[in-house]
Amino acid sequence: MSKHSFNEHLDVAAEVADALESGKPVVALESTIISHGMPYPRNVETAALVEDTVRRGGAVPATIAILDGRLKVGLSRADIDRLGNKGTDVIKCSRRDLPFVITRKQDGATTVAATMIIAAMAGIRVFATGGIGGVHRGAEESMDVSADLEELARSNVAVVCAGIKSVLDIGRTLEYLETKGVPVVGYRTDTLPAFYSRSSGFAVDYRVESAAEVAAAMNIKWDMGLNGGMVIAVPIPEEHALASDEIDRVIEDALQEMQRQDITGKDRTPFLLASIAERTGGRSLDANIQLVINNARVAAEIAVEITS
Ligand code: PSU
Ligand code: MN
Repeated sequence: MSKHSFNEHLDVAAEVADALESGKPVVALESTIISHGMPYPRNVETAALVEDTVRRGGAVPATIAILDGRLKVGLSRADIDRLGNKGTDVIKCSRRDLPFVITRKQDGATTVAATMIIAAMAGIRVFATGGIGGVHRGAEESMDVSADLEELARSNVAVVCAGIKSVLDIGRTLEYLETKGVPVVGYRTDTLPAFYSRSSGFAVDYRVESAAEVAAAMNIKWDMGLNGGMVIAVPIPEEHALASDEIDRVIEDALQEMQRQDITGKDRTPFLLASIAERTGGRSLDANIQLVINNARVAAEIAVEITS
């Protein structure tokens, strides 16, 4: 295989390896959003739409997951269907889980954190997803802080997302990222988007107007040896956004239900996403799908700029 398969556990799909070797743009995509973030079959349909969007943007999509204990960079449609169909029976993998899922030859869906690790191993610098994990509300007590934040401090990958959902403590998430030296960039916005809605009210660190500007800052950061990622926050397109007062009420109810059912650890984010989808009659799922597609479009633009 290619020089990008330097890690013995890594399998880079031929199309992705060719693109990386010839300096063509590649966009990494995560798989927890497929297995745990959306119901079957819309998860699989969405994964395909997202890949198509990256291609239309002139980049090669590389959906990342673990299959039979192999770190896969670039999945086939059959692979994606397998993950989507198994859903939450697939192990949700963050940094801590990788060694065990590999040694046990299991299937694993990669979170933002694990996807960043594997993307960086393969030499991919741009990654599109829906939302990142963060500091959960009540973290003063629970200490529930997503490993995504620590990974953003560590791995050299820009993560294009739709901001931070208000299921999380947005203010504390931003404080954490500041401490860790992770820039939070607003793509044509002054305020951090709130996932289903276009603004959280919190200011971003830097507003950028173009993919070229993001790519230039990424190059400077990494050329200087400032390790770690960047959050590129893109507001959901206006026509797909949900009203923030409505969604905030739904989120409050979902959080209370989570408390009542005593859902903890890595089950929290999937529980909240499913509960919000149910409470909005599926409208949050429609919004989620549209924002991921939009992020994939922007990520492709950035990937094109950073390779040109
Ligand atoms: N946010 C979403 N959809 C998702 C996730 C986050 O809107 O599917 C997933 C991502 O894979 C993210 C993970 O990395 O949830 C965060 O989980 P935790 O909070 O347990 O770290
Ligand atoms: Mn957590």
